[in-house]
Amino acid sequence: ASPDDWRTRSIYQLVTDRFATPDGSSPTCNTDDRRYCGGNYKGVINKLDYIQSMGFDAIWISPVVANVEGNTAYGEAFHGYWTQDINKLNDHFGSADDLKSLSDAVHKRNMYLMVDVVVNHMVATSNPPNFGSFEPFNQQSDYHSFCFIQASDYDNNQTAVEQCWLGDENLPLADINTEDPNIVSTWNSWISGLVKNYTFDGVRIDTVKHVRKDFWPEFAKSAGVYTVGEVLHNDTNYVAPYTQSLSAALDYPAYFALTTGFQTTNGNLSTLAAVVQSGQSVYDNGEHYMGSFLENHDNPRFQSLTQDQALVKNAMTWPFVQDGIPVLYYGQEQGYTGGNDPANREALWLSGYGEDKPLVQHVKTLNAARKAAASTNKDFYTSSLKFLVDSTNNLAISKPPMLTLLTNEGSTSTPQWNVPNAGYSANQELIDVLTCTKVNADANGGVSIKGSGGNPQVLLPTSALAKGGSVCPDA
Ligand code: ABC
Ligand code: CA
Repeated sequence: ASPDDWRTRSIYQLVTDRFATPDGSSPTCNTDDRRYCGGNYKGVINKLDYIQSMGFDAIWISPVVANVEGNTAYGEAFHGYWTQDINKLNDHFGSADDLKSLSDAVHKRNMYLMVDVVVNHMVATSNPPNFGSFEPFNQQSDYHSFCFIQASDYDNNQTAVEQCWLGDENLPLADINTEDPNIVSTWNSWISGLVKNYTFDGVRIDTVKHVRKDFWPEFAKSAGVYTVGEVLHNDTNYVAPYTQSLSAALDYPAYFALTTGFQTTNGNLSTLAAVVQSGQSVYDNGEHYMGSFLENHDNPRFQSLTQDQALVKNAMTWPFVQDGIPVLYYGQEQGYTGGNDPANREALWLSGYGEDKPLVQHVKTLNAARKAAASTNKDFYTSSLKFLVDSTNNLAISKPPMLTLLTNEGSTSTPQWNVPNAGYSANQELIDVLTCTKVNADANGGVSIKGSGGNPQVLLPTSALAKGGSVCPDA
């Protein structure tokens, strides 16, 4: 599937080992143990209803290749990022046939499947590594000479970021020599084969900033589908060049501003607006292919930073009302609260997959609202949002026909948004899809709204909603 195909999608990111067991059992899974807990592809197949009924139409799974076996200084490779053999699958997650069955099952539902891949490194359990244990890069010369990336390198030594090693003495990540033409061609044919073999629709690429930029265009072309890169950095100008080499990047700059903007009532939302506007001007193809997220497997969950449910709802709303592709990290909808890795990788079965939870409903409504907006404006996905209000505590985000009102004033507040030129017609009837409350635009098409409980509002014209549809069916 192409970037244009993906632009209309909504992605559910899951950790394959932690999402669902094949028989529906609920084994204990202590995140501190960093062990495999028993989730796999069959488990995902059995729980596709759960994902799809929230309105997601794409799934991002963990890396699929064979990883180091057994215990290491940081536990087992249940997350899938510790490659040993790129030509074998990680059989903890199932067989090749199981993975193909997952791909088939996803496609039968008109959903997309995204695979996660690592080309920057292999994992070593000693330093120097036992290079012979890697496949196919089994010579020392297949790797950059040893040095660890230092914290200070990140801001002023891009060569070290690309050619020194991630990890530490306990578990070095041997840095592959991605300058070597043989290695480059091995990677290009590998990704092409992997995507074809399992009919993946998209690829999430790990550690993108740790490989020279001009490695990526050929790799992306060989993949032949949408590619979204992990460039872990808070600066849009640093991330921007990678949006030329790949289809897009995960929107880390907005992530940082989003998190700090909403994690307390002292956050500053105009910083988020500024970062987003900067992205609109510097990202290639605009910002419409970026992956927008509030949580992922590398960062503390939002509810480990605040438990104010109004702040949580506001922050969770953002990825669904902005220009890029929403990505929701599994468990967020169940209100999970895990902190730093490994605590943020809780087993989802421990939640019981309850669909009556408030945040499950919230996500469902947001996915449906996005679809409803697109069904009445064919340019919805390609239009660029505008901030009509952008202050420390309030945002009004216009992406016609949707107007989203966010606040970080918290659950005890009564927020107020004054949006004189919201772009609606005179007195047009609108509805906040989060509460199904109606309100009329004023004579100039503006809105002036007093909220409650610090909650966000997502306004659409009532006429955009299908009668009996999934959003406010009685409207
Ligand atoms: C393991 C343990 C951890 C332990 C760690 C030392 O070792 O689990 O508890 O703390 C995989 C596993 C991890 C595992 C690692 C290392 O391997 O999932 O559990 O950690 O063995 C990707 C993946 C990630 C994966 C890998 C490795 C890479 O998403 O899941 O981890 O395949 C860097 C990389 C980034 C990588 C991330 C984990 O590390 O760039 O690709 N993620 C700064 C640097 C970033 C750096 C980040 C974290 O610190 O600039 O490059 O990310 O170390 C902003 C700045 C940023 C700054 C942040 C913190 O602040 O703009 O630059 O990031 O304001
Ligand atoms: Ca590298």
